Amino acid sequence: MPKLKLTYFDFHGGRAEPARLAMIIGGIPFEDERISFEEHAVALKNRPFEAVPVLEVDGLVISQSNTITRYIGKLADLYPDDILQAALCDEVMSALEDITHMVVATFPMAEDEKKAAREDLAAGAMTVYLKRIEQYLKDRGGIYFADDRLTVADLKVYVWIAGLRSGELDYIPADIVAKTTPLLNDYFERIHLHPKLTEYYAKA
Ligand SMILES: N[C@@H](CCC(=O)N[C@@H](CS)C(=O)NCC(=O)O)C(=O)O
Repeated sequence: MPKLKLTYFDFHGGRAEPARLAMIIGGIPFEDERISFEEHAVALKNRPFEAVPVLEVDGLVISQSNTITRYIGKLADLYPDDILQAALCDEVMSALEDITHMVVATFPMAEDEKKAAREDLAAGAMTVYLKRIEQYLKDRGGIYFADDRLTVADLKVYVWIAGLRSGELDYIPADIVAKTTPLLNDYFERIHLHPKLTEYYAKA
């Protein structure tokens, strides 16, 4: 097993959490480097694309959260071998990266602008993405998104829904998932009961 060090901000969620969870579930040892926003500002010029997360693999730095998550998914046996199932897994992960990018773009906005942008998102793109993701879940048997088993696509959806339900995104209602896509909400609650996730969040 290579020596792994994952660097990201110190909170549950965001772009590194699916990879963290994959390592926890897969029992893969890693250094979980949590940085402050101040440390990020100092170090960012030395990072590929001036962003986190980054994963060091035996000292080699890899960026891009979905790439990192897929790589860890392969190490942890949480990524399909079958190329079509892998495409279904990737499709969900890419879609969530798109909607994440739209939300993150609102962070630096002034309050009025942020309120308008997030209300538009909630009524528009967020609803479209939630419904499509829920439809994929139904189309693929209602339990998992690919390969008829837990994959990193499930972990990415789980982290996304946890963020939406947390109520921490002002102007995006915390009950948007429950109201718009109840099956996806039930799915979240089922994944949340995974014993490794329960154990991890009880400790962390
Ligand atoms: N496409 C990249 C985006 C990475 C990204 O934008 N990360 C944010 C934090 S979630 C960041 O470091 N932004 C630069 C900054 O905050 O200075 C990925 O998926 O990893």
